[in-house]
Amino acid sequence: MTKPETALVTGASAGIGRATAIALAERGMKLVLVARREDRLAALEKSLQGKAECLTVSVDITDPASLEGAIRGLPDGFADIDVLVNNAGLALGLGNAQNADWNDWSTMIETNCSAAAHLIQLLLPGMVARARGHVINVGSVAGSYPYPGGNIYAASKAFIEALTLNLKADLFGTAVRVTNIEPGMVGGDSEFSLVRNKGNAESAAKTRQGLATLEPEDIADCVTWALDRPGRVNINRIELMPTAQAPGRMAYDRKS
Ligand code: 8X3
Repeated sequence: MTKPETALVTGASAGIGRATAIALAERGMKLVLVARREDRLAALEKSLQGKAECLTVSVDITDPASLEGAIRGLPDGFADIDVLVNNAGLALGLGNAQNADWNDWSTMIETNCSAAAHLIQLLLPGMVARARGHVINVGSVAGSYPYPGGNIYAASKAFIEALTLNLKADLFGTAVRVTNIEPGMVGGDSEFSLVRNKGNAESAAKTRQGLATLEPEDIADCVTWALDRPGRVNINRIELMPTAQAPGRMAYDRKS
């Protein structure tokens, strides 16, 4: 599949999702824009008028019945999804596992793992039947490099990486491609740091202070690059981080 037609992007209202939607619109694709915040989706749809046919779907993807209803209810012209960009995800908190809040952990598991897997389960059969499709998951460098406070967030991204590579194995013999994009710290209009810091704008700003982070558009570039490879090429994983970021050193708790 070299020229897919219809893409569904989750978490489309801001950051990586929004930048990806804009990049795909510029590429002439039809878009199903999924997020919870209806007003943000409407604003994005308006900004894409004349560039792309859009359908906005405001749904809580962590509610399995609502998600299934939304996907099964997609109207003609938008129902056959060629490209799934599984972008919606979040980190909550930066504390150690021994101090974690279960609600934070379960929200991350439901959003980053369950909802992403559910979307794949709902959309993959159609892609295989039509012999065209590309699942693009948004993972994280956190899925490969542990760091203090990463705990469930990092594990959820390791799940996404493992899921992507296992899909690759299952999709052998079909035309459907699958890619995991694994960014490091992203700035721009990404709300990642604000959400991770539980809405504390000061802490969120400190996390990024003085850092030339990745921009959401850098990840959107990876999405379009993976899509634009010839059909014979499957990009399994793309890992990228700011030049100003690196994985941590080993820690040693010396007692003497
Ligand atoms: C988040 C990447 O490096 O900010 O997905 O933890 S990092």
